[in-house]
Amino acid sequence: MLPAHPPAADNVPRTTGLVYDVRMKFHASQDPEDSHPEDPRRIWRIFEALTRAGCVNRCLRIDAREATAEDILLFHDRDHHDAITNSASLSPLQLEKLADQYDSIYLCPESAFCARLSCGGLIELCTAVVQDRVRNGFAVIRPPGHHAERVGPMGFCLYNNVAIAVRHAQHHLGVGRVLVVDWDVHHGNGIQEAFFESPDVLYVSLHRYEGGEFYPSSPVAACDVVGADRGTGRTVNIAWPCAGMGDRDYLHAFEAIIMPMAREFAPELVIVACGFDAALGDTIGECNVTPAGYAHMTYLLKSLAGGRLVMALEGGYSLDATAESALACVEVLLNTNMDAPAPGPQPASANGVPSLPVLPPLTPSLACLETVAL
Ligand code: 6DK
Ligand code: ZN
Repeated sequence: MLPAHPPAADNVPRTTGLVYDVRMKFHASQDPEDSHPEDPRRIWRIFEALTRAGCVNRCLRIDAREATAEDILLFHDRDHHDAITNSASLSPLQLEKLADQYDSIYLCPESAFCARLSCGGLIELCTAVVQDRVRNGFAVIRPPGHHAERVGPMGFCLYNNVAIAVRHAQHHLGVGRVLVVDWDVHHGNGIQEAFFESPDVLYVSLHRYEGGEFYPSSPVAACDVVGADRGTGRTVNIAWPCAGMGDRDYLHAFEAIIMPMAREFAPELVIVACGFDAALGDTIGECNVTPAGYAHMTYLLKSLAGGRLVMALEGGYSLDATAESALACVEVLLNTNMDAPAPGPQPASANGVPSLPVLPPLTPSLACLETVAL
């Protein structure tokens, strides 16, 4: 168990940790006809924005390492691990055939290496935060992870970076309760699967659901799915009924649902599955969250777990919006933007759906979330 408020080591600058390894760009779609939205430039553009704003110099760089088989087997089964590992030596045609066995996956010879770096980079950042070498941190990693299931890759995700990092923190670093907030616009079915029966992981996802029509188009993303056995009540699906949600909707969910539950849960570590595809301008997510909205959510989460907050990139397909949103989050992590303003006026919600009504201040009944959102 970690102390709630660790004493700051005298001679160690407890700054923000940053994971970025340019080699993660080698995972790339081989289809010359079609540009894929999970584009290698995503991480480069984030790093460029952080550099220009002077953030990289103020962060402590944490080196990514390749996750080991032991790390990956903390969540995935052996067949999944081996299939990705062995993909490195396949021909282009064999790679295409393998990728086609899965839902929304592309593979190239370097994909397995990049997936190991992505996962190992997040493990290293979590370790640095838990060991108080840095106060908090941001992992600019790809491929993303939150859809990857125990038995196979899915939805642009090869290994489930966040699920593996949580297990690593609990099994090897003495961490007890972990809060995972997944604000990628898609439901993180893989993270939910990993901790569905775990009392020590509170998984909260905000995502477009639309009666199960929006990707990953599964009923497990519904708001009445709440975990099982000893994990009952530790899965919270804030399932939006339509596109067009913006800062007011997200911040209302934070104030009314997520922060009260999180305070009750008292996590020792907070990890954000940090997709920026709900950002204004993202044509896959079709929502309206602004950089100020992301900054504000980051600011709220910093108040938990003695500030031990780790953010792990997931999706986000507008190169501009993703870079600006990530920068806004890192500025809050670095404390430069402590006065993150309450988001101002924003475009009206789509489809004529009014913004959320005020909820009572106590933890609401989970089964009524979609009713509330409507
Ligand atoms: N495919 C993610 O953002 C991944 O959650 C989302 C995966 C969506 C798959 C379905 C889909 C397209 C769309 C446009 C062009 C090609 C393929 F895991 C994350 F990366 F975080 O929309
Ligand atoms: Zn997504």
